[in-house]
Amino acid sequence: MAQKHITLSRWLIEQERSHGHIPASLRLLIEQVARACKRISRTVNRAANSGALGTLGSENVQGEVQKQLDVIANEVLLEANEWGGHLAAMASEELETIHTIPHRYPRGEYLLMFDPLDGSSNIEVNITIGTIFSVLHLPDGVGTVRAEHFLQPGRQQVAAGYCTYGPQTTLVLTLGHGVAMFTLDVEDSGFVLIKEDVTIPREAREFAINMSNMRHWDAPVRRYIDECLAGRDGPRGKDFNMRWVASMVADVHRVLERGGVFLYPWDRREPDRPGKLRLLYEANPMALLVEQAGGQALAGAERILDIVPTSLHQRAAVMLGSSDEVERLGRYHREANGVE
Ligand code: AHM
Ligand code: MG
Repeated sequence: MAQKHITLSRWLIEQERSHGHIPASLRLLIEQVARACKRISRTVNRAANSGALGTLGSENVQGEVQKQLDVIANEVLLEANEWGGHLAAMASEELETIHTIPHRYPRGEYLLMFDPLDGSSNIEVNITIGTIFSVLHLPDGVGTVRAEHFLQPGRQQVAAGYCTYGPQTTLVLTLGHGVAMFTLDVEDSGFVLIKEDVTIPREAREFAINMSNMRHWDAPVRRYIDECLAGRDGPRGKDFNMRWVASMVADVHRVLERGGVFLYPWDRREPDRPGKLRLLYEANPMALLVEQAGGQALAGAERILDIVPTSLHQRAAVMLGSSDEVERLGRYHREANGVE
């Protein structure tokens, strides 16, 4: 637990100056993302009063109905991050193609990806939603930035995080050296460190999955959940609790705070799709955070961070959280594949 009042800016400067964890350009980029999150937080907070709730009648590239706040959050992130000189391009859940930095601004060495407002189905019902982001290096020697330059495995992320807009606005961040949490102090409108070296307990007795899809699941997921549901009398010998917020940011935040597993697996509804969640700006940043907090993140038998992406908006199966539980899920998948 943090003892002193340490702002995000001060913490980032210490990461740069004393620990050598990041260059100044990455620090400034993260500050810019945080500033955008602050603006989104205010907009979300005022949405019922300002008439910003509801849909727009448009669809994004994934064929999902866009909410007004999805579009506003996307614009805030684009606008806040294009002039700083730290980025070469951005990619978003709400944009079909990449957004390159306009020529009037200097071009930087990083690529930023985001889901501007995760958990859109919860916007109107006043339940926690959030922004998820991921930062990659632009590969050396690139002239014109193209979508293919974003197609790097998640283990190459140089920073990742999310910001929840819920009872508190909390920014959770990794620069590849552990996970830190900052909560927005609305009195002085700055992010303040609340926790460093976040650690997910190895063992857990809480799972998060949309149970209404149970009939569509594959055998290993069914086996795992059946065993949890059997409780104390079943093979696990203990009772499990269940939670499902339907905002990945909120469900993953709970996992980081007190352990457990979060699953959005492949299922038979759309067999050609690896899962529902997007690899580059949902699964990868969350997987890096979870691994940095001592947990694990798999897409079936495979580590999420090792997946080599083939397209900007590709999907992935997601199983992440407490190490012992995710390990077990991985084993069930390998056994079903005849590997063990
Ligand atoms: P979104 O990015 O369009 O909001 O969709 C992603 C969300 C996740 O936050 C959440 O875990 C999942 O979709 C919930 O899906 P479902 O409604 O199928 O349970
Ligand atoms: Mg999302």
